[in-house]
Amino acid sequence: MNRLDELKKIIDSYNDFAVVSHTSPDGDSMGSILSLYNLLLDLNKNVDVFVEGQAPNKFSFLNGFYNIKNVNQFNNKYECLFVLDCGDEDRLGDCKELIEKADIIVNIDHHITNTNFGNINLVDSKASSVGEMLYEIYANLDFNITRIIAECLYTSIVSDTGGFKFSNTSSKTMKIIANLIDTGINFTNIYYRIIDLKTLNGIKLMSKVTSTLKTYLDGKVATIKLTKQMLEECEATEDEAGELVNIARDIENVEVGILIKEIDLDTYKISFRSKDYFDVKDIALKYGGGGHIKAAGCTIKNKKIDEIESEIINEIKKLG
Ligand SMILES: [Mn+2]
Repeated sequence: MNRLDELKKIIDSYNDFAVVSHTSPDGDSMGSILSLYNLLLDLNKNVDVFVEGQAPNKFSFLNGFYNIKNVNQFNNKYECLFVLDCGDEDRLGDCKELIEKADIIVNIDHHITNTNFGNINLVDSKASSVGEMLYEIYANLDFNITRIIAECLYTSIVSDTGGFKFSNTSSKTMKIIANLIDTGINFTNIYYRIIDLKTLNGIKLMSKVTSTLKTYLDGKVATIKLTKQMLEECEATEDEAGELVNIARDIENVEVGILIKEIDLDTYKISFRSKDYFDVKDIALKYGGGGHIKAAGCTIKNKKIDEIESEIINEIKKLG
């Protein structure tokens, strides 16, 4: 029996399900767990959906959001636990306890590092998102993808593809999106909520961070800074301001954008982004960090923020 048939058998024969994703859930997590929650309800199953801590309010428009349960609401036993968009058990945080409570674990994920911790593992590192994988699973198993379920899956895919602009977006992704749109979802509204909408405090934070902008090396390198004091003054989380480092990178003629973020006293996390040719991984590696050619990061301790900035600029100069 292939894994899809096994999955079909589990869904047909079992009645009590739990669905969960990683801590600090993102749009793919939220869309995935709520799509499956709604699907299992449509199939007249008992299903509990869990998020550790507070589910992000940004996703409150999704059906089922207000039925999400917390870690103190576990049943003693579930026949089947679905773990979605989660590379390993530890990323479940306090929801890890659910693993012990379930007879069967189904692990559906697209992280290349997935540890295959389930009894059934559907892992596809080429999929843009778990939402994309779930669409194919539902379609293959002939489940009815209602408008409500389509809203959840669209949210997943838009989130993990950065609004269809990351390189994980494939023609298959877009064919799935076309099918989701055909269910009658208000896709412009969802896209706007996920990609463009910001909180007032997020915009205030963005404004403070932008005001620290400096350029170096004939405008090829731009730095911005985020301090703990800015976060406190704006009462905002970093997420609320969007991908801050992109503010520096996206300036015309800038090749390397850098965000220097205060983590603790004399401890800073540095994010590097390059546009076309500069390998930022090299500089991150110099400081014990890592990453990719166009996106990398590291942590620097026991130095002042200005010292770090001039040191990094010098390193970039050396690397050419
Ligand atoms: Mn994901």
